[in-house]
This record gives sequence, structure tokens and C-alpha cells, in this order.
Amino acid sequence: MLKLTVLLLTLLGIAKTGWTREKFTIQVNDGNAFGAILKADPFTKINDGYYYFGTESLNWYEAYEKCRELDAELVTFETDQEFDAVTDFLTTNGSQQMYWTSGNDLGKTGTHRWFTSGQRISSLRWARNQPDNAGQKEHCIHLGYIYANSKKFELNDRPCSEDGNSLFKYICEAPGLETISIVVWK
Ligand SMILES: [Ca+2]
Ligand SMILES: [Ca+2]
Repeated sequence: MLKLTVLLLTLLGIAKTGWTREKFTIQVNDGNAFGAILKADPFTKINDGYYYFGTESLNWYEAYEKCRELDAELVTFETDQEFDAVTDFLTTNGSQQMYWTSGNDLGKTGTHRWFTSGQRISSLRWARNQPDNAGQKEHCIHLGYIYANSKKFELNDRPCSEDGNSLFKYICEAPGLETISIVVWK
């Protein structure tokens, strides 16, 4: 009787396993988890990010619109390591131009945030004495060789628009990647 009970329970167990298993399991990972070869044109891969270097000289709003046309946004530097990687790329390619980023203090003067994330800018890459909101009209952040004696790319605030001396190139950053895998019982 005991043997029969055990057998029945075992069979029940097997049947239960069979009936309750999920046919599909979906897993989501950050990034390009399996190193798939991606077509990213016109974006350039730098570390884990994809960037587009716009060559027209535009005000901040126009630059943002250009990035949106590419389903991207003006660049946000979540870390100074990202800033260094992108500016190293520019340096390697011989550029010392000015480029808009997504950073601004349009929401509240003096509180600088990355526009794509809303996060406060905590970068250590500001140029000396910047941001200074010169003339009380500098609310958008760009990178470049800010002073005549600058030796590297740094951040500075400039007028977002209505200023002929603040028409800059721009860097768009593509949205992040996610890998979705579906595991199936065959
Ligand atoms: Ca970024
Ligand atoms: Ca400034």
C-alpha cells in the first residue's frame, strides 16, 4: 500500500511538473548581452554608448531637434568616464570644436541638470570658473576648449539661442540597449 502511495505521488509529481512548466521564459538584460553585431550607422560606438557628431553649427534647441530626428537626444554624461571616453575620441580625431550637450538650467537657474534624465550634473569636468551664467543669459551647456589656453575639453554654459557666438556642433546619444532573450522548451 505504501509502495502504491509513493508511486502515485511520484507520478502525480511528474504530471504536475509537466503541467506547470512555463513554455517560454523571457529574460531582459541591460546592454548587448551576447555581443550581437549591430547596424548603428550613423552612430559611432564608444565603449557602451552610441554617438552621432553633428557638424552643423546650431543653437541648443535646433541641435536637440536634430538629435530627435535620429530618435536620439543630445548627449548626457552620466559619468565623467563617459565624458572622458567621448572627448578622447574627439581628440584622437583632431577636433577642438564646441559641441552641445543635453545639460541646462532652464528649469531653475543655477540648478544644472541633464535634460534626458533630469539628474543633477555632478561632473568634475567644468572649465575653470564655470558655470558662470555670464550676463545672466547662459543656460545651456556645451563642451569644448573653453579658454584660449585650454588644453582639453571641458564644460561651460552659454546662451541656448539668440546668440550668434553660441552656434555649436552637437553630440547626439542613441538610447541605451536592452537584450531580450526568450527561452523555450523544445
Ligand atoms: Ca550617456
Ligand atoms: Ca559660461
